[in-house]
This record gives sequence, structure tokens and C-alpha cells, in this order.
Amino acid sequence: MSIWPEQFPLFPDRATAIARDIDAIYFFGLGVATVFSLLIAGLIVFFAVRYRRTSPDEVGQREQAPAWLELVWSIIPLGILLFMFAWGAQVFFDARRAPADAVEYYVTGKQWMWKFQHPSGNREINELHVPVGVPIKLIMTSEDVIHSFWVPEFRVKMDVLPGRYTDLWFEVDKVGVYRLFCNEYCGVEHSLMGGRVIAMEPADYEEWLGSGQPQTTLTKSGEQLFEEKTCNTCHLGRSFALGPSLNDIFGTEVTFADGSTAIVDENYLRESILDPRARLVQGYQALMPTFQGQVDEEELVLLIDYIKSLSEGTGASSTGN
Ligand SMILES: [Cu+2]
Repeated sequence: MSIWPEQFPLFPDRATAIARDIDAIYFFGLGVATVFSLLIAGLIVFFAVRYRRTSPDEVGQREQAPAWLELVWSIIPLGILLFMFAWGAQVFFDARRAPADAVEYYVTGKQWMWKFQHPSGNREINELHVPVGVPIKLIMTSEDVIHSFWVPEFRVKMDVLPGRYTDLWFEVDKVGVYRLFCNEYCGVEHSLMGGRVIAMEPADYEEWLGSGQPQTTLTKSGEQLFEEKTCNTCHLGRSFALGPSLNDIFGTEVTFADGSTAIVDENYLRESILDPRARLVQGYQALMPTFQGQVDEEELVLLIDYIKSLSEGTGASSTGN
């Protein structure tokens, strides 16, 4: 019976091509280190015995190693290390650079859960279904503290930071269920912040996408979020509304309290959500609280997408952002 718990194998399975590359270089490095450690330790013991002092009169003499020997023991290790450097750099670049055709998924880390958004609009928490044989790129951000996305079987790991995006990619080549960990201590329930990546045949994945909860487009999700955040209480254009109506505003010109104007585009909407008092629309008071820290980047995209949809009937279009 093994003393090692089965669910935490000492050497996890390899489920991506990168995992095999990384293990190959890892074992090569381990092998080189082992050979040289044994060689050096063995020679120390051998020389200690072979050249030990046998009588109190013996006095050591200075030895000069021949030049060829010095060159040999310098050039051979240098060659091995440069080879490992070049190989390691190649694997590193392969692991870091997602292929151009990678499919983008959104990941949000939060104390203490993982939230996933599929391109189709499907959402999951602590479980990520992916097709095998397809390069998957995760675009990740955090709503609070630093987390880290880690799947041992994929041999990839990346910090997930608040206020910015990081990314990671993998292409699973074996159908299976793989454990997902948060690998950055992030609070009391850090050890519970995990989940599963479920790799399926592409046809099964398509079927999974269509089953369960109906697919929700970005716009639809944005509408739900708009209500969830109670944006609708002030922005529905009713006569008693406290904020300007958002119907048909996208692409139009808005006038501020100081008389300046701006075209309503994505950047303006973003600013208005995160810093509503930066530019106050004429005729309204500074009542809206900031949503900085209350909506993450992906939710911001949803809200902006929904607000844009409120102007679709007017033929308004993006101003180029
Ligand atoms: Cu975490």
C-alpha cells in the first residue's frame, strides 16, 4: 500500500504536448544533475581514500592540472548547459505563446472560486469543459486578490491578477477530468479554491454546450447583470429616473454639466461605470456610486454590450474603439 494519497500523484499524468516537452527537459536536467553529483561525490571519496596520508611525515605537493584537462572539464559542462538553455527557452516560448487559432475563454478568479465564460456564452463555476485537440487560450483576471490557475496534468500555471489580464494556453490531447488548483495563497479558503477541467471529444463538447442551461449571449448576460446591479432603477428613462436614459444613447453626443460634450462610445461607458463623477451629464446630480471593484472586466464588457444593444434600432454604431 502506498503512503502517497492516490488523488495527489507524485508525478501527475501528462495530458498536453507541452506537458511531455516540459517533463522531458525536467528529467534531462535531473539526469545531468544526478550524474555530476554522483561523479563529484564519488571522486571526493575516491581521492580521500586513494591519497590519504599514511605516515605523519608525508607532506603534500602542489599539483598543476594539464591545460587539456582544464579545457575538457570547462567546455563539456558549458556545452551541456548551453544546450539545456536553448532547449528550455524553446519549450518556454512554446508554452507561453498561444497559437493564433486558439479559442478564447474568459476566467475570473475570486475568493474562493473560479468562474468561466465560454465563447458561446455558456458559463461555469469551478468546472471548465473543453474540447480535446483544440488550442484553448484563457484570458484571466481577478476580482480581489492574486490567484493562480494551475492544472498539474497540463504543466501550465499562471498568476491571475486584479486590474489586469494575464493569459495561459493549453491543448488537451486526452479525454479526461483534470484537477484545477489555485496556486497562490489567497485567504482562509485558498485550499478549497479548486475545480475540474473536463476534456471531451469535440462532438461531446458541442452536445454539452447545447444541453443544460440554454446558451446566453453576451447581450443577454449583460441585461441580467444590468438588473442585478440595479442599474435599471435609475437608467430606464422613466420620468422619475435619477439618471439619464440609456436608450438610444450609443453613438450620440452627450453634454456635460460644464458644457463640454463627448460621443458615447465604449470608453465613455467604461469610464461612466467605473468613475461616474468624472464627467457629469447635464441636468443630473452626482448620485451614482462608483462600480469600481464591483464589476470585473468581463462584467464590464457584458454591461457595455447590453447598453449598445439598446441603441441598435437607431443605427448607431461604434465610433471606432
Ligand atoms: Cu485563489
